[in-house]
Amino acid sequence: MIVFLSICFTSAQQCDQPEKNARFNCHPESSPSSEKCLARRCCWQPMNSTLSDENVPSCYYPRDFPTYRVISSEPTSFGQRLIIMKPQSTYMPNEILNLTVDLFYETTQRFRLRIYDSTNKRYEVPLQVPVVQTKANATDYDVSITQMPFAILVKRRSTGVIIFDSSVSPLIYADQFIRFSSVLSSPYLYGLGEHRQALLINVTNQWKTLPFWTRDTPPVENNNLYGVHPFHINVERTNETPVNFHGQFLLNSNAMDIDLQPLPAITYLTTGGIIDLYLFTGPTATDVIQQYWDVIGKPTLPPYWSLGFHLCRYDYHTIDNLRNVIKRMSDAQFPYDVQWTDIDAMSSHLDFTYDEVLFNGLPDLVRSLRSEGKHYVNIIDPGISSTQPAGTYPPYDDGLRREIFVKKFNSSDPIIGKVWPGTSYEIFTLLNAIFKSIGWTAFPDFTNENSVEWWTNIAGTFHETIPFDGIWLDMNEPSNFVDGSQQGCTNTTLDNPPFVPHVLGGKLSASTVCPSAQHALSSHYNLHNIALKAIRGKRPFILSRSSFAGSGQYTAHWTGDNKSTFKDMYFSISAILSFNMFGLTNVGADICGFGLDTTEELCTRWMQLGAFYPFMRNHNAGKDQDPAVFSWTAQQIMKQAVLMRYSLTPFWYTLHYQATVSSKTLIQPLHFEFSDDENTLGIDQQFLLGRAILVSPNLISNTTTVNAYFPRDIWYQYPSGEKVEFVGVFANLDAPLDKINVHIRGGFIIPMQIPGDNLMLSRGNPFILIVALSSFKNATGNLFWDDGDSIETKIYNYFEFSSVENTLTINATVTNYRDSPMRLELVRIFGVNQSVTDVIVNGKEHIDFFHNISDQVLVIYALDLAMIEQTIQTIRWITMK
Ligand SMILES: *[C@@H]1O[C@H](CO)[C@@H](O)[C@H](O)[C@H]1NC(C)=O
Ligand SMILES: *[C@@H]1O[C@H](CO)[C@@H](O)[C@H](O)[C@H]1NC(C)=O
Ligand SMILES: *[C@@H]1O[C@H](CO)[C@@H](O)[C@H](O)[C@H]1NC(C)=O
Ligand SMILES: *[C@@H]1O[C@H](CO)[C@@H](O)[C@H](O)[C@H]1NC(C)=O
Ligand SMILES: *[C@@H]1O[C@H](CO)[C@@H](O)[C@H](O)[C@H]1NC(C)=O
Ligand SMILES: *[C@@H]1O[C@H](CO)[C@@H](O)[C@H](O)[C@H]1NC(C)=O
Ligand SMILES: *[C@@H]1O[C@H](CO)[C@@H](O)[C@H](O)[C@H]1NC(C)=O
Ligand SMILES: *[C@@H]1O[C@H](CO)[C@@H](O)[C@H](O)[C@H]1NC(C)=O
Ligand SMILES: *[C@@H]1O[C@H](CO)[C@@H](O)[C@H](O)[C@H]1NC(C)=O
Ligand SMILES: CC(=O)N[C@H]1CO[C@H](CO)[C@@H](O)[C@@H]1O
Repeated sequence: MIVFLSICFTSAQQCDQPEKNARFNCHPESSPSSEKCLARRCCWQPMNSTLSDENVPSCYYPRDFPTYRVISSEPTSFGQRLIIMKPQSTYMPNEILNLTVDLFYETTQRFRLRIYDSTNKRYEVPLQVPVVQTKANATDYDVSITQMPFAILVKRRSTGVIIFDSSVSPLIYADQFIRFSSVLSSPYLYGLGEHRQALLINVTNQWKTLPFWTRDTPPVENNNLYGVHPFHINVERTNETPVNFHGQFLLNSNAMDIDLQPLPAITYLTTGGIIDLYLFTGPTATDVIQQYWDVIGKPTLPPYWSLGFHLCRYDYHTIDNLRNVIKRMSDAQFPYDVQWTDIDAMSSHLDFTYDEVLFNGLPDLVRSLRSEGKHYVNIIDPGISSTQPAGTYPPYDDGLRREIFVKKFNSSDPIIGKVWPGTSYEIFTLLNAIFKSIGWTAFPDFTNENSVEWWTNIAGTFHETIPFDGIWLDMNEPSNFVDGSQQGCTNTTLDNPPFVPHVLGGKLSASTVCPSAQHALSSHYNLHNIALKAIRGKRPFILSRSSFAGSGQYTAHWTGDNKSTFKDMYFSISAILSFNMFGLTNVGADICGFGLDTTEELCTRWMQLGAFYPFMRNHNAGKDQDPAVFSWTAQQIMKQAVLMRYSLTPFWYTLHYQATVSSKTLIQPLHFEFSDDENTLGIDQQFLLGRAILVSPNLISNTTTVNAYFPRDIWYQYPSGEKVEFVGVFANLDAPLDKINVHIRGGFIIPMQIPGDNLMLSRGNPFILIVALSSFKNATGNLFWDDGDSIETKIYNYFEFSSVENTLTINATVTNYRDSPMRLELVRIFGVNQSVTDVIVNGKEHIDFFHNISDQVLVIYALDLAMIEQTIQTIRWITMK
């Protein structure tokens, strides 16, 4: 039997690996065989076929596979520097035998490990990360080194839990292939995007390969998708509480796979760059995220108007249709803020144009929207048409002159691919054959500094024609309708690397440009995953499909071309939760679904859920799905959801501010707030806004209840204020079509505002506070408010609210922004369980209040308090003893 032969070939002892979960795959490429495996001097031992073993590698590293050993070690100002070396190459071409290992003890909670070629400089990601040259004098982690074979072990000092241990498999470091592994502290992870997956990655009995290579493809499980975020949070489960978390980020932009196995362990397999690995010791999940964002940058503060409801559709087709949509939305008195157009409004899909025939009058329409306080966003694809007559299309002519296009390998000519430009909608849909012969495009190279001026010029010129308020960057993976280029790719090792991660299409050029194409900074091979380099401007609104670690500093994100199904709606929750961890906090999915036709039920449910996405846009291709096309009843339900969102925008805006200044996610999983409660580990059908608002959408068709979990705490139903009786259990909540379950957590004060038809019109409306008392009968909250549009956020107002012992204190700590009449009209206090006899506002009796003792809700109305006139204001309620 082959199995026996192979065991004999290598020595039985080296291959002796009783624990199948400890096998590290030595042949991650497809179709391993005994010959190929043994040629690598690895162990070949297929498992007897049972379903549970189907992913256990047959080819795995023997324990004494040749690897590096430490040659020298010296302390440095930042920590420690090792020289490691390996006497002989193994199976990869161009292995690098001499490596330098730098151990940076950057902060108390942040450790950085860099392993690089001792002799030759290699490509590194051009992300600006903190430069730390002095070692932190106290750390939450202990690092130890094994000399031979070289390995690194990192433990949490307080518990001894292992958070990194590379000794489990050999390090291989070749020019186009770097692999290393570490054990995980538990089989429970969050992160590793962009992938369509449940929120919790549970590798108990699971072998998993996740490819990373930005790709334009509808979101399908296990595929590489639009963005690349090699960051995860690992739960450290011990029998003790509190539960700790740590994080890990591989700063590497090359095509890679990340393998997970039930040992539990993680393996990185990347096709280039260097090992630049960060460990963050938390100890809470929130801490880990803050420590991660300290490295990659914090999210940008979006303009206030962009918190509203956005409406878009692929193929409005004519301006009359677009006008009809705007009119029926207005006739339905449906609140919304932003109208978008897709590529069909361009002339022949050319960037920075509009179709002056089919969309004749678009500039005036945009001006009229803006005069009503609405905003307009248009789309830009990165592909710039290269086939327009010379002198007729400045973006190409000017780009060519400035030499800002991505070039062919070993050439000064632009690489030419094919995207939308140059085709008209009719040709695309009706004459696909003709379409295939046109559409050639060049790709601007945003690593070329000249491209900034080029972009600013053409965008500025177009802005004079149509005063757009935001830019939608689609197709920037970059997407290409031909693999590689017009002429295919080269046969260099960049286009044919020795290891290809498990990317969709099986090759790196699939649906994008050739990896060998040249950018100013480096090859596309290295830069593909960061092809997007966004543009800064005046508090910009940019929506980008592609993303890399750090993109949240510039852009919002949506989850791509999903379908109109309940399953897609469910997956949108883990996606927005994960992108919050990745620092792209302003994120949403195409509400009601992008592809396929939606149904009234699905769209109603999705509008309710979408009202709690940070970024709320209804967008699709196919049948109209703007709220106004549905039945009157459905419209009312959707409107109620949007009004709920609009009334909460002061809270949302404050969350955005806190993301920007103090690295807080806008939305988060329950487990991050209730980590000692094991029941919350995998919950991804409910989520929290900030720390205070729990959303439990109904995600199942034709049902009128939702099975929801309430962690042990005080929860009040919103808007009624009724207290939840059952906590620490899953319970069925009433969830008919007209209801989305929203609960407010005791201990929090939520600033709200009376909504209007759009956020510009409602800016001067009165404010409302909801005070949700904790079990200690106290609560806190805050509010950030500025003009919503300036780049600098120096002129603003800031309030701290607190409620203790029956007194709500409003503390106006910053009051620089005076252009807005901020008036507090109404306060609703949840959890007032003693009869209220009097209410005293700023020392004076206030008679306008109502207390419902059975609901335990105290409503104080007709307040009319000028919020910035006095620093401290108080509202006190006297209860019967
Ligand atoms: C497969 O089954 C044979 C016979 O039952 C056994 O001897 C062998 O050890 C098994 N192999 C593995 C990898 O479990
Ligand atoms: C690697 O290091 C060894 C010992 O320091 C040295 O002799 C050798 O020349 C180096 N090899 C390369 C390729 O730099
Ligand atoms: C670390 O060093 C700094 C500067 O010398 C000092 O101010 C600080 O107290 C030290 N911290 C600890 C925990 O020793
Ligand atoms: C993780 O997966 C295992 C095996 O499938 C399962 O028994 C366990 O319940 C899962 N854990 C969670 C928190 O979902
Ligand atoms: C690059 O182009 C030059 C000039 O055409 C040619 O001599 C050279 O062989 C090319 N190099 C590669 C690696 O193709
Ligand atoms: C690339 O193709 C050319 C022509 O087919 C051939 O001569 C050359 O050897 C190939 N180079 C590589 C690296 O495979
Ligand atoms: C929901 O009910 C409607 C009407 O009875 C039916 O047409 C539809 O197929 C049901 N949907 C699902 C997912 O069961
Ligand atoms: C409420 O009071 C308790 C007990 O004093 C305290 O631990 C908690 O931090 C307070 N909560 C708020 C929101 O002020
Ligand atoms: C108001 O806030 C300021 C700044 O945070 C603080 O110093 C002050 O003590 C607060 N006053 C009250 C009454 O809470
Ligand atoms: C229209 C569209 O993009 N549909 C895609 C949605 O995702 C599925 C896989 O889940 C694809 O098969 C569809 O093509």
